[in-house]
Amino acid sequence: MDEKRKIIFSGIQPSGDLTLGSYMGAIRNWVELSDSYDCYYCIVDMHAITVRQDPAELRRRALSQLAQYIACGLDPQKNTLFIQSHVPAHAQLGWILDCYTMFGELSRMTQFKDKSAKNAENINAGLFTYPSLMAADILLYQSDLVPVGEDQKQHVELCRDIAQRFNGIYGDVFTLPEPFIPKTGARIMSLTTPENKMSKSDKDPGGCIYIMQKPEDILRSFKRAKTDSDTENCVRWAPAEKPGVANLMQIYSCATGLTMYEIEAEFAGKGYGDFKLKVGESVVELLRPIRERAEDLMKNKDYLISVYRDGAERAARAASRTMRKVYKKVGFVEP
Ligand code: AQP
Repeated sequence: MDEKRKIIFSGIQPSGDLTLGSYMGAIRNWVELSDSYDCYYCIVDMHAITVRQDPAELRRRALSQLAQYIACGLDPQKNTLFIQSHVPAHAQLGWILDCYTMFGELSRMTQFKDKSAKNAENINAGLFTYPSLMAADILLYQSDLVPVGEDQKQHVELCRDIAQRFNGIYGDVFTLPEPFIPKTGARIMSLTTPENKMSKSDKDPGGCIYIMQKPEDILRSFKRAKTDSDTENCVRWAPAEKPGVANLMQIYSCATGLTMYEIEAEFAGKGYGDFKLKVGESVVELLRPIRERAEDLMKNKDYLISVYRDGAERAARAASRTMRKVYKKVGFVEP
């Protein structure tokens, strides 16, 4: 008998243009997993409005993000690709789970602390309850696995705690998900401030590489990437001592498949100029076909609309099975 395929959910906020970090930490792994799992990959626009967005830009980025998902290799036939705000069950379950999430738990989330420091003028309730909406995203589809970068691990752990609490009261309603973190690329750092994560909404454009960026701009950013003052034997794997170099080595390893040892050997006796140029070129070649395909897809809006409508329909069907159970368990009258 055929065993039921395990389920994956993951999403990215259209809070900025997708970066090399989004690709190496998330999308690249989604593509690998899509052969063996039943995958739901979402554009989480409801999460994005926890920080103030320009409406026209948000709309543009959501559509462009869908084109980039497909261009990165996510086949819309094999995967359910959709936009979060098109499936109202996310908001419905999000509210219900708010009532099963503790104030103290949310207060401990490092992303909340980081983002409220960055957006001191707009520390809204949505920013605070972000993890219970994310728990709803995951639990709606009875997901087994959530591929995320390291920074999101704490949220997936909280999601498990919420699910366990709910199941403890009502019986087995939700599957307990596991975070799935890639071995390389789990945390790509800013090129200018390597102690910070490369983030879509970073105000310093030189620190980020974007999937849709032109080759000459990518090369320029790598040329200016922060390293250190070592002159001899400078390309070596020492993350604590040489964070900028370690980040570039990570990126090069992800782009070429080489190990750190092989990278050290390749650049033995060479300076940072050669190294940064080679890393930049490897990224240009990695991203070139993706950018070209995404540019083509963006010319065909009707196709993109058909993909997200079909995705939303499939997602809503799966979500409604979970919602029926949840309504019954918490005591809502059947609609
Ligand atoms: N620099 C990164 N390295 C590795 N993985 C990363 N991810 C994001 N940046 C890196 C992973 O991509 C997924 C989507 O993240 P998200 O958009 O939902 O939220 P985020 O982690 O807050 O991403 P950003 O780019 O930092 O967005 P903003 O600037 O809006 O806060 C997640 O799996 C994340 O781990």
